[in-house]
Formats: sequence, structure tokens, C-alpha cells
Amino acid sequence: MKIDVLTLFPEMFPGVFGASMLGRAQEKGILDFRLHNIRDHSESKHKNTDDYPFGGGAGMVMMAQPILSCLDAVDPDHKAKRIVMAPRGKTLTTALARELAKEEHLLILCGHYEGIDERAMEEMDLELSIGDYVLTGGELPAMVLADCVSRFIPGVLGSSQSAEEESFSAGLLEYPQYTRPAEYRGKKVPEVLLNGNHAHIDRWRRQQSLRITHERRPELFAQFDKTTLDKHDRRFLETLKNPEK
Ligand code: 4GY
Repeated sequence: MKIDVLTLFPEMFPGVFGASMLGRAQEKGILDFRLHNIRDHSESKHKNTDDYPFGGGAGMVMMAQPILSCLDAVDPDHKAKRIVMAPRGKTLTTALARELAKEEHLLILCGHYEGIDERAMEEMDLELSIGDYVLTGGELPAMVLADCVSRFIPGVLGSSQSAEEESFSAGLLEYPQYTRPAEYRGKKVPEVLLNGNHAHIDRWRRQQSLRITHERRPELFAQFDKTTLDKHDRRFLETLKNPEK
């Protein structure tokens, strides 16, 4: 997958895109990140990229011209899926990231200041939000999106890890994990994980996921597909809802 990023701050990206799984995926040729400085496309004498808002108000607005010229240069035939990161966008979910991972070419526009001239927004395909809070710019959201989508591209994660993804998409939160030593500062790893009975381990993990999801995210729990539960899980759920039993 090719991912073009249009930003005023390209220097924010190499650390995130160059390290760990994303760095490895680029070396393998599975991912191709390209950074484009919007300022390089400004046609004004002082390479301006922002101006005062028509109608007044605080702050500056990103001008349409540098963004539209940058779009023309990077994606002249509008073949890319063009995404702009903004709090007013559709919320990013696992399901949406999985869909976007099927695209050959993404282009991500990062806004700054008070926002982007609507005439540039109109050339984009999709507005996406990473959550209900406001950041100083779209760069961190662009990195979040690139990272989240990349996990669904074959070869980016190891095969054992990609299977693991099914747990969140199944709609439950993660169960607790432990590694060596079996006792540390007086705290013991649950016995069930030490004895190698994989049927018991799987059941314990599923029940921990059910418990944590029920406690922390009742709205996720309500949506979760209960037809996948066996009789042990159903009995366990009764004790969650009715602790006296
Ligand atoms: N939240 N999800 C977000 C954000 C910063 C003003 C437009 C978010 O996606 N983007 O907070 N972005 C704003 C800052 C210009 C981008």
C-alpha cells in the first residue's frame, strides 16, 4: 500500500514510520510512506500556507491554494482514497481500518491551526476522527490511522499476531497477560496459566475478557455476539450479573 501524507510538519513522521513494525513493513516493500510538505506548494512570495478567517474570529485557516496544488501534484488523477483527519469526521474503528486496508493507495491530509478552507475539504473523500478531543494538528491522528490500517495488511504483523486481532473484532477487550517469573514481588501468576491445560487456559482467558468487557464497557458487552458462548461461558456470565450465586 502506498500512503501519501500532506502536512506542514513532515519532520514529525520519520520516527513513527521508521521504527518497529511499520519500519519493517517499509523495508519489506509492503508499505510505502511518502511525506509531502504543503508549504513547498505555496505560490505566495513568502510561502504562506494560512490566512485570517473570513467573517472574523480567532486563529488562522489553512489556505486552499497550497493544499489543492499539493493534491494535484501528488494525486493528479484522483486515484487515491483521500482522507482528512478532523474531529468532526467519522470515528475510526477496527471495522473501518479493515476496509481501508483493502485500498491500494491512501492519501492523508493533516490540518493545523483553526482548520482548513472548505474548498480544499471538498476535494477529499472522507473525514475521519480518532476520538472526541481536539489536538493541535492532524499529524498524530494521521500516524494513528496509518498504524491501525497497516495491521490489516498481509505481512505487516506476524501470522500469530494477525490471528490475535480476531479477539477485538469479536467485540471483547483483552484478557490479562503474564510472563516470567511465575512470582514477582509476592504476586503470583494465576495457576491455570502454568499447568499447560490449553482447554482450561482458553476458557479462563475468554472469561477474563467477558468480565473486563462487562465491567468497563457495558455498551460493547451489550453488542457482543453471545451465540459464540458455550455452556461454561453462560454459567460464568450468570455469576457476573448475579455475584451472590
Ligand atoms: N481528534 N481526530 C483530530 C484532531 C486537529 C485543527 C484540523 C481528531 O482526527 N483529527 O483533533 N485534529 C485539528 C486541528 C485543524 C485538525
